[in-house]
Amino acid sequence: MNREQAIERIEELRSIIKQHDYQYFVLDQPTISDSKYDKLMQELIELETEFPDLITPDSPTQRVGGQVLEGFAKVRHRTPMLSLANAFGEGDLRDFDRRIKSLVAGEPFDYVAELKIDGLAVSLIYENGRFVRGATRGDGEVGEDITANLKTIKALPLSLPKPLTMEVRGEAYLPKREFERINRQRAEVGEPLFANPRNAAAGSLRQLDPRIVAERNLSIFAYGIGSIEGESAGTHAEALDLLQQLGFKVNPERRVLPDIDAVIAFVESWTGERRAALPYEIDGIVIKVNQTHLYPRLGTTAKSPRWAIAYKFAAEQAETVLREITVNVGRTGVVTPTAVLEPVRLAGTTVSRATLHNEDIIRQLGVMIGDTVVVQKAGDIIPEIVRVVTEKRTGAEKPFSMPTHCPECGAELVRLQGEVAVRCINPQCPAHNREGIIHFVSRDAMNIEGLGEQIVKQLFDSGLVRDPADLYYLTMDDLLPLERMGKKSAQNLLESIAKSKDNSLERLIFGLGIRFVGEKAAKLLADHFDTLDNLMRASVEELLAVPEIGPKMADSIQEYFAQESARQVIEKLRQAGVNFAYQRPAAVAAEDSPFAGKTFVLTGTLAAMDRKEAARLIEQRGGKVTGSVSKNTDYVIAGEKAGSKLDKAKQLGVEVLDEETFLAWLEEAGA
Ligand code: 3BA
Repeated sequence: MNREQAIERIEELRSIIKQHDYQYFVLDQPTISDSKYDKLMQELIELETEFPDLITPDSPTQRVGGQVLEGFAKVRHRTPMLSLANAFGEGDLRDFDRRIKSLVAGEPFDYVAELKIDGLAVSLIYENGRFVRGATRGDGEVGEDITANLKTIKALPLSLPKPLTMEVRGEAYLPKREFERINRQRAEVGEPLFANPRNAAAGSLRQLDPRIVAERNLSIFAYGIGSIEGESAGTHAEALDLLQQLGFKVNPERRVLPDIDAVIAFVESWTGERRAALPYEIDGIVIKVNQTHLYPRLGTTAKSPRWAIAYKFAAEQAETVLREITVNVGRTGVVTPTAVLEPVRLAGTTVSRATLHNEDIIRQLGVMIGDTVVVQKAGDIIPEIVRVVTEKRTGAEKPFSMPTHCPECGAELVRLQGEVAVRCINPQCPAHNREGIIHFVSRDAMNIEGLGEQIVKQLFDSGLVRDPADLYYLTMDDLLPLERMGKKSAQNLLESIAKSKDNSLERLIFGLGIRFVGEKAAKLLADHFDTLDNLMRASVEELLAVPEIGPKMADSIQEYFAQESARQVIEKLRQAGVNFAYQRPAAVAAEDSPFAGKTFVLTGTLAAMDRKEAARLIEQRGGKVTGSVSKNTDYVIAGEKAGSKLDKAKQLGVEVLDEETFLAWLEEAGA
């Protein structure tokens, strides 16, 4: 065969194989025998061996690369991969529906319900119609490049029917059958079993040898478009249809539903038998607003879009004996009782503790020490006690009463009016400080890897670290005497502590543990004030001017920075060289955003949102919002009953946008 003929035959074989992969792995409807398929593949391999320069990265022979990787490179997602807020019952779904209705101001919309596949969220990048990169979700901002492993998934198209540039999001998963097969194999060779298909899928995609991944027979469902050039979908349902047309496997059980009642009926139809009969594991139902133009208006919280929610199926339950109740003092002084249980297997893990939340819950449950109780666990949430099996009482059970004094410092506990929690309000209580440090180093705060609770406790108890700033003064000699601390891990720990000095300001603000200041508020504050010093100097009025910061939070921030002890810690952090500045992420596709670098003034009332929200959305897209119109103003956004600012704009010749145009721009510049 000459080169010309080879080119032609290779094209033909690739297209036939691709079609069969699609039939088998996406549609689940094979149309040729395995042996015929293998023959075609063999022929292609031979031709590519003879003409290696004709090999392309999207050839079906390239699904399994020859090389074992050294590790996975980190990749920053083009737009963050958010997480999903959870709903645990009908009530939560109705709350979700009510909130959406209040935010969309009467505009009609419907919902799309999808099965929530229990796997691993991934991002897939296609450039000019070719699969070029795939990554795990990671922390939502940065994931790991697992391109080679994803290529082994035959349901994943390596090329698209059109030369599109787009990001697809989906869930890689292991079918139940494969999960069971892998665990059987592992049992035979004495390897530890995977607790559930999700862990097995995650473990497989973390393999450095793509040949092993290929043997795992993973599959993938696409459930969203992160971004796309040159095409658009007005609804989520259309986006899913488009993905399907492009050759992705899209779950066929999705439904467009007119209202929340229909959603609830759909959810109920998927519990029990029907769920058990699926060939893959699902852990709930994802509900999304169908009309994508509403997304900018609905916005996001710190971590999840307000236009979607995950309904989680009721938890698995088990019976066990409650041995004792211990009490712990948290970062804010709240004393929480914890049940110590006879260990029991539940939803793939062993449970030996359950939270009892507070005194009222203990009273409501009527639980006594020695009782047989029903525990339940939903997804990755902390196990809890749902009821006492009173029929199993022997009379030997003992009542429990909350301590009147702090178990850590002995101070009298107080129950503040209107709160269910009992607190230790002694500011010198060691528990506050210790738990504050644990919070400071945690993943969502300063994210100091390798510094777990146990190590913090040791450091704290030994007196080496009494506040978060002390961490930055630790030396090798301080660490080596700790339990289970080798030279290597001490070295790593010092490195990750040092690395955290470069974190952007929002992590530090959140890490300080100011009451009511969550992750989202920390980010808004960092973005607004730029430096910690500016934030410390801010007046209540200035704080209230930040969108979404209310009086309760503003007061709490002021109180926090007024404390001498807090100021001392901050000075120590400064001396240690901890970064106090906000590192603004590069504006999302700045060149595409009509807001980037422009100054806006808002006037009048908008129907879709209040002014604070509008300001937030503009700032998110790289724009600036000021209070009064001047020659530096680029645009005035005029709602109903716009007054003097509109006149001023006309006078100065500043361009005026009406609400409709503003909403269209928001949509254009992405969520
Ligand atoms: N839909 C998981 N997130 C999902 C796009 C949003 C979303 C999921 C979903 C945020 C599933 C969180 C990780 C993530 C893309 C962020 C689904 C499933 N939709 N059907 C609304 O089946 N497991 N997971 N993925 N961005």
